[in-house]
Amino acid sequence: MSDVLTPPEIDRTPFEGVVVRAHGKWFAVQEIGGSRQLLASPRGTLKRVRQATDLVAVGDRVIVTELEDNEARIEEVLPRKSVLERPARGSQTVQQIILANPDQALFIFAVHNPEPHRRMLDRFLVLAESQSIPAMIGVSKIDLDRGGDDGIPDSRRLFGDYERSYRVHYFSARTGEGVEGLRVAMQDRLTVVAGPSGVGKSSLLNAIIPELDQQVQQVSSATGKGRHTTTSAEIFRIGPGSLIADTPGMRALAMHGVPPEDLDRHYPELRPYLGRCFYADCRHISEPGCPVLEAVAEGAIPLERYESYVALRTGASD
Ligand SMILES: Nc1nc2c(ncn2[C@@H]2O[C@H](COP(=O)(O)OP(=O)(O)OP(=O)(O)O)[C@@H](O)[C@H]2O)c(=O)[nH]1
Ligand SMILES: [Mg+2]
Ligand SMILES: [Zn+2]
Repeated sequence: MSDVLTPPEIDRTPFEGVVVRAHGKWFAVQEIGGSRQLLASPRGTLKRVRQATDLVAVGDRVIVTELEDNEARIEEVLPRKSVLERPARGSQTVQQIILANPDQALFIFAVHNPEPHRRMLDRFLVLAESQSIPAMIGVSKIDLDRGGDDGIPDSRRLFGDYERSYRVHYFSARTGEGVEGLRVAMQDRLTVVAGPSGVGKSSLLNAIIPELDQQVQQVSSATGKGRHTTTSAEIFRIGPGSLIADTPGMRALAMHGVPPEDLDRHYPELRPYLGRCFYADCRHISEPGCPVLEAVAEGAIPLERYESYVALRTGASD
């Protein structure tokens, strides 16, 4: 007889989920292979164990137990296989995790408005390479590309060099051109979308997930701001097993932990020439008997990319 008063039975079997959003000390956890999305907080002992690093980050795989009222407890954070991080505000040493466990990264720069900063892209790529996160490049706002007098589109002039080593997707969230190709490239993976502010990362997500458009609109009218600017990483589902993480616009990713002598390996264009230099510790800057320098002279390595390597290697990067 008490049926009416008894809440539906909660399945208290711990299950695996992915942290899709952070709200202060609370984390939205999406069930893997299921439909539950619960607000979870870490159990007390977990807090003590992991004090040294970010306790829980968006993208973390976690084991949770469901409690009352759509809440849950995070029992365990599974080991991170990769992280994308940046220096925390006002600190050179403390890193802030942007996203845990990305399967791949999509670095977006606009062809115009804002004008692209290729050295920044190069730093993003080095970071992804150093963490073995496969990287793709998205060139956005190609509807603004009027091309030069020579008829070559600005997007190709600016980013053509990267096509040798990376998948470069040229697209416009406004016209929809190139968006389908990106959607396909993001299937069955967790893709972290990163890049400077205003390049159209959220607009791309809206173009891929039309239902999202409304969500973003609601957020922006609720805060009274004209434009929604992303303030923390958030994961969206674009299909079974296909997840995209939108991230706030950023100027820098953490370059700590990338020793200068490893930089050459993180430029795919240089890799075929490594290991055959006259000096074992060759920096490929002015040393004799250096196949990298020969390749640069022959035009086999794009000059811009080589100069970017030298700037990072010598600490002269802006
Ligand atoms: N012309 C043109 N404008 C675009 C396109 N995509 C986005 N925009 C505009 O660019 C501005 C920034 O877009 P957002 O999607 O908010 O950029 P974001 O990269 O998410 O910016 P943050 O959240 O601040 O990092 C908005 O005014 C968009 O309308 C595009 O394909 N073409
Ligand atoms: Mg955004
Ligand atoms: Zn060399």
